[in-house]
Amino acid sequence: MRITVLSGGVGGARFTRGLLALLRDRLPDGAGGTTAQVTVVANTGDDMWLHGVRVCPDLDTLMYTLGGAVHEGQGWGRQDETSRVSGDLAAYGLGWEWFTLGDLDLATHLARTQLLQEGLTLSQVTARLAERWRPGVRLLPMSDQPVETHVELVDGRTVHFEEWWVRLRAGVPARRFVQVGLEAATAAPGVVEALTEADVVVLPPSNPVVSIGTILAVPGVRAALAGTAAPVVGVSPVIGGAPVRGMADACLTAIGVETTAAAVARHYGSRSTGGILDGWLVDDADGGSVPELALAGLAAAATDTLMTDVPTTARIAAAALSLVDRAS
Ligand code: FO1
Repeated sequence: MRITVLSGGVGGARFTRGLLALLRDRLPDGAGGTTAQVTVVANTGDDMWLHGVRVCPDLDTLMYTLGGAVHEGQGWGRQDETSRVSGDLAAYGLGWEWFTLGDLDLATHLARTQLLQEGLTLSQVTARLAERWRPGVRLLPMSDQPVETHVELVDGRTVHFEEWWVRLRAGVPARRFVQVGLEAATAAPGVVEALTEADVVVLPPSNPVVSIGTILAVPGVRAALAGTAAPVVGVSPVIGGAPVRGMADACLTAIGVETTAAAVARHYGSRSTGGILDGWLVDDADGGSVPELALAGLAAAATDTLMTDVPTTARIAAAALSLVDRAS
């Protein structure tokens, strides 16, 4: 059973953790794991150079969450983290004082930077770092070429996504998002095959604009999704007209999409009308949208989609997969 997940950071990582729990239960390998093969294609649009090291927020959030080392309350960064180095760097007035690189997290960035400088690709570096954390999935960056999401603000400024997200808290409206480097980027090795050869493709409740949207913008990805024999099922990141966490509403507004579960599904589009979705799981709060989603050609259902803990998330993953009759 081959499952491919397109993921951003916190929401996608938490969903994938629940999906793996479900698969270990449904398709056990007899040694506590699963016979299912899960590939996660991660957004790298949030990546940046900071203090001379390469920071990959979504790859690291996935690696730490699935490797059991994530700071659970934050959803990103390491458990038992300290920020002595970051604090001392601030004393030099360097870097982004509003963006804390933890001391343990810095080891990841130093390791990644060293391996990149030794000539490894981002995919090879990611596989090498994952040998330590054993995430239980094949973790692929969407591209080995750098792609950075920059945000054009309504006041004329253009800032890196992380500055808009963390320093401005998306408080200044975005006019549009620009993926710098996208035209020179290609899908990382294995990404297209992971989509065309999957038994099912899942879009977790990640940010549909700057996380999943960025992955879809990588040349070759959308075509692979449109052409795959695998059903594509998504979980709405919006519950009752508001994003579950983060500020996906600010992103959706910027691209003229209403912040509702149905609007996000329409934004992705059903495959029967040239889009990428076959199924869409919404929260009970948005159960009223199920009929219109069905009319739009989607297998749709409503359930409690709040990922409060791993067993709950496993149940949500089961509900999503059952929409397209997989692993059910
Ligand atoms: N998010 C914050 O709100 N504040 C931070 O200081 C911060 C630091 C940080 C460092 C490394 C890293 O991998 C992620 C970090 N994040 C921080 C989270 C990050 O903004 C988000 O995880 C993603 O970019 C959004 O998916």
